[in-house]
Amino acid sequence: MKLIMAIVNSDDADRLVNTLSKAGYRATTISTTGGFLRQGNATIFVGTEDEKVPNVLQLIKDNCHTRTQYVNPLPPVMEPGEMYIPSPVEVQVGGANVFVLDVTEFARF
Ligand code: 2BA
Ligand code: 2BA
Repeated sequence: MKLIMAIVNSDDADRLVNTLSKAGYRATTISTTGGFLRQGNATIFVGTEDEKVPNVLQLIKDNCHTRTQYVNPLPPVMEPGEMYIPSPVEVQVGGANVFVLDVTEFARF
């Protein structure tokens, strides 16, 4: 068994979970925050059999889209009289960052 942990854009999370559920997969969503942009994203956990992992990955791929975002870098240390004009930096976020972990045991009581 594997645990698939997918960090996705919050706007894609609902559609992905609905698709997974319709396809018979069980999933759990938690609200998370990216360490770099400090913006909300969603982390979806799917526990499933090894042979179903490629199908889950395909569903994630089909439902999550890459987005371009702009961030302002931290201003440099300034000398008196100097002026800093921020120039935003482009970053490509997602579609999905996925980790597949081995599960040693699954129990449901
Ligand atoms: P954030 O940490 O908010 O990162 C958003 C985007 O900013 C990243 O997109 C990447 O393009 C850029 N970025 C992040 N850290 C950077 C850094 N140290 N230097 C330069 N650029 C950086 P993605 O790579 O698609 O990641 C989207 C979100 O997925 C991340 O949000 C984070 O929450 C999660 N993530 C990605 N890789 C991860 C990893 N190895 N471990 C844990 N979480 C990860
Ligand atoms: P349980 O199977 O006891 O699951 C309770 C909660 O545990 C689930 O909430 C989900 O958040 C998490 N969970 C369970 N198995 C998981 C797995 N393999 N991977 C990740 N998270 C898992 P809900 O999704 O709201 O489901 C509530 C109940 O509805 C479930 O109880 C199950 O009886 C049923 N269910 C959920 N998904 C189903 C599906 N695709 N088909 C049929 N029944 C489903």
